[in-house]
Amino acid sequence: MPNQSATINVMIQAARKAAKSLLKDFTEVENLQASTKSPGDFVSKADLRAERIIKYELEKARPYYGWVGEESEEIVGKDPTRRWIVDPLDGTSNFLHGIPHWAISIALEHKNEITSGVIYDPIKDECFYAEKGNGAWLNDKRLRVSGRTKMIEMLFSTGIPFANKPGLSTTLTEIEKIMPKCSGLRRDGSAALDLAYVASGRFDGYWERGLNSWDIAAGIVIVKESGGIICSLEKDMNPLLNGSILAASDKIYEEFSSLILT
Ligand code: 2AM
Ligand code: CA
Repeated sequence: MPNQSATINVMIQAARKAAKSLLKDFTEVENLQASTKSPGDFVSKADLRAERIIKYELEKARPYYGWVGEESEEIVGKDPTRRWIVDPLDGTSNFLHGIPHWAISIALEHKNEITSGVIYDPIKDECFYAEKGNGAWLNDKRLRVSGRTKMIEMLFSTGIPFANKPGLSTTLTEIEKIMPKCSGLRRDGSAALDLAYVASGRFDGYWERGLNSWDIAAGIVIVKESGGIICSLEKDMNPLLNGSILAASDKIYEEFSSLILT
């Protein structure tokens, strides 16, 4: 069992409490699938409810920390060096369509570096978490990135810009470069889980652009603590600031990033 800090326990408990609320709402959404009524508004409310729960739990335990979240205004804490970066529901489109692949993502940033991260997938009861210097874990199992060494045996993941978001043709060109060299590509709709899956060796690499800090903050520390490598798709940039990210196992980082980044 991992020797985890009080802070990571607070984060995991907050995620588990929000998960109960989201699971209840997800059952409702599944029931709405066959109806002609759009579940969109309902899902926005589910999202807000989950964020309120997480915020309450984190503020109760650490009242001086700041806050950045998908659903509310940024708060600068009395301790300006620490802030939570939270996505209460990552994979909203999956949730909305009744697809059981979404997660809660909670990260703690200290002095501009992510020091702890939790990604919880309530449907599969998989809790991925890491603290800087303390390894990464899936429930009580230590995580390592994939040990595969041949690209032709590897599975990759990406996000394809939708609904007129910029970068579609670039992504399609990148897919054309990757596909002939690997054993498959997935587009699963949750950036947080994509990163968690790189950390756990399910995916060998992942890339996506147009993301927000809360989609990737927790995943960044989880991948790094699993022995993986992270960079931005733009040279020398911080993925948290420009929202474009590449994550890979240490075995394929060079080959994969040289295909994608050129
Ligand atoms: P979300 O489910 O919290 O919206 C899928 O490609 C990833 O992109 C998900 O992590 C998703 O997060 C994120 N995403 C979806 N719509 C987005 C948008 N309009 N802008 C930025 N990120 C988005
Ligand atoms: Ca998100």
